[in-house]
Amino acid sequence: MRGNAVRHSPQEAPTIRNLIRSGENDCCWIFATEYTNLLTDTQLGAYRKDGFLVVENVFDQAMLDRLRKVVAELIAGAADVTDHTDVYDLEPTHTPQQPRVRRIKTPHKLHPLFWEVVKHPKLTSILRSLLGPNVRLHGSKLNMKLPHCGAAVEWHQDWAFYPHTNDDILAVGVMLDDVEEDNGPLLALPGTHRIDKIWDHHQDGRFCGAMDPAATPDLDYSKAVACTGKAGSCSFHHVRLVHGSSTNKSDKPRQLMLYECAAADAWPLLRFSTLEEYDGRMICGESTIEPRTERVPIRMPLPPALAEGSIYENQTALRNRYFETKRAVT
Ligand SMILES: O=C(O)CCC(=O)C(=O)O
Repeated sequence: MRGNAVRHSPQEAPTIRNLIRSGENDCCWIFATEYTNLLTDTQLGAYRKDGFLVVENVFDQAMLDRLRKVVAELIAGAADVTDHTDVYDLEPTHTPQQPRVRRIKTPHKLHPLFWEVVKHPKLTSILRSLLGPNVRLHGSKLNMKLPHCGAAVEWHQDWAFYPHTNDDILAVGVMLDDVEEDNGPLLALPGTHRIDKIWDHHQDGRFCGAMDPAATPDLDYSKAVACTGKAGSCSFHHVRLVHGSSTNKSDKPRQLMLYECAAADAWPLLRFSTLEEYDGRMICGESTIEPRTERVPIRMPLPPALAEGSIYENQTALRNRYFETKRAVT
C-alpha cells in the first residue's frame, strides 16, 4: 500500500481563487480546481491499519441528483426483462410489472456520468493518496438494497474474485442514499487485509465467491464495523479486506455505487484480452505494461461458480450462510 500524499497550504499558491474547506475537522485547505490532498494523516493511517475508511461530503447534492436520475432511468429499463442480463441482476421476486433490481452491472459502460463521478477531482485526489498517481478502473457495479428485502452479501475478500500481480487495489463505495446501521451497510472486519492469507472461497471444488463462516475460526465476525455515512459520502475498502453486508431491515432503500480501482501496475491475473481495453480504463496517470509483482497470497476463482453472473448468484451455492436472507413478499 502506498501513501505518498503531499499536503499543500494556501500560502504555497498565492493565486488561489476558490478556497474550500473539506468535510474533515483537521483536513488541509484545498483548491476548487485541484484537490491536492483531501485525506488527513489520521485518515491515511486508519486506512492502512484497518483496511477501510469512510470520507464524508465527497459528492454534493447536485451530483447526487444527477446520479439518482440516471439510476432511476436504468432501473426503469428493467421493466422489459424477466431474467438476469448483462446489465441487470434481479432480486428473486422481480417481475416486469414490479421491477426489483439487485445490481446494475458495469454502470460505467452504460452512462458517461459514472465515469465523470470516478474521475471527479475530489475522488481522484483520494485515490492518488491511497493507490499512487496512476489509477485504473478495474470494474464497477451498483448494488441496490430495496427496503425490507435488499439481499445480503456473504463474507468475502474481493481479492478472491480478481487476483492481481499486487494488491494496491480498493473498492470505492459512493453512497447514493444515507447508509445507516439498519439498511444494509457494508460491514468491514478491521485489519483483515493485513493478514497474509487468502481465505477459501470454494465449495465442493468450485469457486462460490463466499467464505464458509464455520471454516474461518480465525475470524471474529462480531468485530465487524458498519461503513455508514450520509449520501454523498464514500467508503474505501482494501481488496483483501474481509467484508460482507446484511439484508436491508429498514423501510429505506440503500444504493451503493462501487468502483473497483487499481494501481496501474497491478495487472489482473484473469481477464483483459486487449491492451486497448486495459488502457481505456485508466482513471488518472499513465498506464503500464510492466506489472509489479509482489509476494501476495492468491487462489484463482476457478473452476467458476456454478451460478455465474454476480456475487449474489455465486453465493447461492454456500450451504452454511451467516446472514439471513429476506425475500420480499409480492
Ligand atoms: O453492497 C454491499 O454492501 C457489499 C457488496 C460487496 O461486497 C460486493 O459486491 O463485492
